[in-house]
Amino acid sequence: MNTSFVDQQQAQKIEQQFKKAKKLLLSKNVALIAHYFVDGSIQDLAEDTGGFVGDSLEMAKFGASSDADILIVAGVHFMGETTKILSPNKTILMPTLEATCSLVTSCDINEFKHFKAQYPDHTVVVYANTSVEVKAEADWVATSSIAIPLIEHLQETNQKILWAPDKYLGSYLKKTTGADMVIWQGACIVHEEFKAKAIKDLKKHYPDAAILVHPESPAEVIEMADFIGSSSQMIKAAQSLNNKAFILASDAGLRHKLEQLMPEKLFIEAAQGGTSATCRSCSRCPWMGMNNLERLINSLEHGRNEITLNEEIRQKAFIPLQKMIDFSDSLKSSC
Ligand code: CIZ
Repeated sequence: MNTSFVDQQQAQKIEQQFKKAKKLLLSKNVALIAHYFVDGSIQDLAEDTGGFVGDSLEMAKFGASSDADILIVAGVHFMGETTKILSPNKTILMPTLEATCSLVTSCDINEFKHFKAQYPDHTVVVYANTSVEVKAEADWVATSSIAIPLIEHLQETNQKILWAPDKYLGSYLKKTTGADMVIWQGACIVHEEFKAKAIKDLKKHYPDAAILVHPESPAEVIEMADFIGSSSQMIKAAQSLNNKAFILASDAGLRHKLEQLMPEKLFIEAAQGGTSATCRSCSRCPWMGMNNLERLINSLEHGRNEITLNEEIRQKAFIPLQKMIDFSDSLKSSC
């Protein structure tokens, strides 16, 4: 069998699954909410059926404002949880419930409570990439797109901050804002692997490329960046910068939207392994990769993989999450 025949078969299969999933979404009035890091076919399906593609903050906001009674969230588990926290009366499905996140697993609730107890005078800010139980212990939730203005806002009243779980984002926030912060030591297995030396070597081949870096990356990679930001902020930066080429230090799933919006520009995956070494995650979150059309169809057909939460914990987690959304809305209205 030659490769092009296999590719053709695969393309046909995806096309059939796409049509089937589209029919199911429309006939059952289900809104598909997808993250930028999932497979491009799922992102296209969301946009083709009146759903949404975005970062976790935008996904949560869309879910809360959607008229659909059933939402299916293509991303990692905490994104489904966040949607349920904000929309408790909606049915929230996911293509799989197994898609976790290394930041979530690095922040066990009991260890987190113990950590928090050591800093009773600190304001607790947790990244969106946490479990509902950890969010329930927080004063604020933050995503990468809003973390800097939020920390600056807390600094205005001289608050000491406990940040969890991403150590690289935490250090970046501390350095950028000068805030008094204690930081949990978790990391994202994709962003942690970007290597400054290997990116420097790559840059020699593409001297005019701008380097876009997600702040979950190590400090020496952040230092090389022409732009630092969340997925949606990197898209906007690539649109506004004049460069024709970009080195992307983030999940490669983002290339789908970048290339769709800017077909004339070149997006190169930043190096992870370095010379003579192999990469581990290879710029792809393995859990985001668990989202596929087959699993999505299965969930839609049988109502499988529903997110359910303990109501008392959900209500506690709602408070810091809603505070973040209100804060984000206040920033927009003051612009
Ligand atoms: O906040 C998100 O959606 C994550 C996890 C990454 C990003 O920058 O969009």
